[in-house]
Amino acid sequence: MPYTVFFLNGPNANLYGLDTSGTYGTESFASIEAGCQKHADALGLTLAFRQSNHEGVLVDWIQEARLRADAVIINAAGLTYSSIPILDALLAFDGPIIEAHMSNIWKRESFRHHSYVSKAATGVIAGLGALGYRMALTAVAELLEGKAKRV
Ligand code: DHK
Repeated sequence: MPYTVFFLNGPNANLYGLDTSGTYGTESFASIEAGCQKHADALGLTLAFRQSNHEGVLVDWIQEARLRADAVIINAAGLTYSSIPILDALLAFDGPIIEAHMSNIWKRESFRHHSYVSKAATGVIAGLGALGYRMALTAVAELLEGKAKRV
């Protein structure tokens, strides 16, 4: 039976490739999703790739993951640094959780240096853009197969 992975994206992720700052590269969110879907297919993972600008919707999806998903990959975007509800929902999830960020949050403003999501995450990938998203899928595939141990 293939493993199911929820890949949840937070506020403004839908604007990747469209904002002029260049922080998140030039690839569109739809193209990033397509690359993740292709990689998930190659790994034999069933992928649910979702995006919302709303905290409560993300909490609902994490709660849904408790029933339907084997692993969660999450880029909570700006909610990373403020959302205790998202942290609490993640703490109730039993399985690998990868926190992913397109940008290297440690090179950026200090308000991006404290992540609530990290308190629940198995591992964190940041600064590698869409490559990091595909790496997160590889990580959960290996964690679910027991090839890599959680530390
Ligand atoms: C995305 C955002 O939207 C920001 O609010 C975060 C994260 C960083 C990213 O790098 O993917 O600070």
